[in-house]
Amino acid sequence: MAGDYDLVVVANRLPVDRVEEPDGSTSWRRSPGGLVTALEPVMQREDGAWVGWAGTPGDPPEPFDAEGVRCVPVGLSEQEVEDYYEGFSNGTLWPLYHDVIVAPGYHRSWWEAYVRVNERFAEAAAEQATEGATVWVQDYQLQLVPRMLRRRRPDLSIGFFNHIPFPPFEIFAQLPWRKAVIDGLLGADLIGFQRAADANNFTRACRRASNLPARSGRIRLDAEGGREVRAASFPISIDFAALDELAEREDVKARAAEIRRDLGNPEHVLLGVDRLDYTKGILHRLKAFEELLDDGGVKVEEASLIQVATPSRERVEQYVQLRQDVEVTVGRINGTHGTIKNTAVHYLHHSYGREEMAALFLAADVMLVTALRDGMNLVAKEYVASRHDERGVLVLSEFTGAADELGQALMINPHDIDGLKDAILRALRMSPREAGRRMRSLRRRVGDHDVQRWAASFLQALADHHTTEAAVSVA
Ligand code: GDG
Repeated sequence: MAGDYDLVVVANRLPVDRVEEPDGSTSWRRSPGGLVTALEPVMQREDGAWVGWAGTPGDPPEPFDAEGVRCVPVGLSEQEVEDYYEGFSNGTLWPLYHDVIVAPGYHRSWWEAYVRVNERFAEAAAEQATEGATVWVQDYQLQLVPRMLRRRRPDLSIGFFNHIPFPPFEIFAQLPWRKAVIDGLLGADLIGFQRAADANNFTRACRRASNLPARSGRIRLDAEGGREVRAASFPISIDFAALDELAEREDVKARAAEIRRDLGNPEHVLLGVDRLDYTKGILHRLKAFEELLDDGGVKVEEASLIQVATPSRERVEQYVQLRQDVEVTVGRINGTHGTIKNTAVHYLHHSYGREEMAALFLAADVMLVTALRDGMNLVAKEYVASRHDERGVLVLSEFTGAADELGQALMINPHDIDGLKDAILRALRMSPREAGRRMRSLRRRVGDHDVQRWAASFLQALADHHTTEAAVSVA
């Protein structure tokens, strides 16, 4: 049975959050985030529907319209939130795909829930898509959906985008269900990754785990009449124009100045902004800063580090541990180096509105992105987009997808603490001329490759591939 929508996005979460109004009624507000921004114009133009979880366990609300998009909620029970979301998605796949920074858990009950929930998403998407529609599935929580969807609806054009890294086969091979995951993804026509290296890792996994002929990002499926799946990189980005404009607003600039004043107008302000996640290298960053204070490279009267650590996955064990480790470390640094007047590390376990984030970016002389592994890292791009004044220095980990594009950042290996300290000192001492030259180049790159371009190029590549495949199958 076909539905009414020409473009269906399938993602773990809907693009809106439920808000309780003072009168007890509920309404929906657009959630912050690049994906929503990127897809909103296409969704409105193409008559789009968005299939996703509404964020609270229990029976799903009825489908509704919000922000010009048809929202189709998928329900998850309490147990499924534990097993599919916190378990298999965030306790198995997340660490496995991020270089096993912590040990992944392999539990059959988690896997069974993952399969069941993926079926539910596929079912819902199949019901919404019109004959020959395009369905775009997002991220690691839904890797089985492309195959499940193709079985139900071979008429569809199916795309998949993986927001996180795809690991080398030697790591991926740990997954007891590796063949099923590959087969799930191969239900798509086009599989997008952040970096070329991720697409290569995937193609290699197809060869090694499933013995499929695969090269140059094309995987041939002889069992399906020689159908070809394409795997390629489509580096995601941000809404550059919107952030650029926000950071130029007088109230945002005034707030940035106020932040510096409240810190006591130190010579240098350093900033980290991350979800509180072990992939982000927050402890490595703190260690480098602590050592700089210890050995006098940086003085607490001259420099402050603001670390925003947005609460995340608070019921997953390793996140509870990480929070403790970060808080102990910050306490030690401030206890040792702080004075009545000066605080070394301002640790903020909160989330903030867009305006405040833009003001923080504007207030920071040095932005520290020290992830141990990161699909892209949008924060690095957001910092650049906020710096219309062409000031500020970005220190960026080689292990982010963003490093492939942002060559004018100061590149670091977060495991090399001495190297990280050197880069921080270099950033603090950089001449305005050099910083300006680097920032201009970074801004050109992000400005030219924004999230709108990302979405358009993925959808164009999907349409092209589908057309070519159709021609092959007719011939
Ligand atoms: C995954 C991949 C990939 C954070 N705290 C607040 C806030 N944020 C915003 C940031 C940024 C976003 O959240 C985080 O995006 P990142 O890319 O940095 O990291 P992940 O959350 O791990 O995202 C990543 C991304 O997907 C997209 O494909 O780049 O590699 O891991 O936009 O600014 N925003 C507001 N308040 C906060 O407190 N308003």
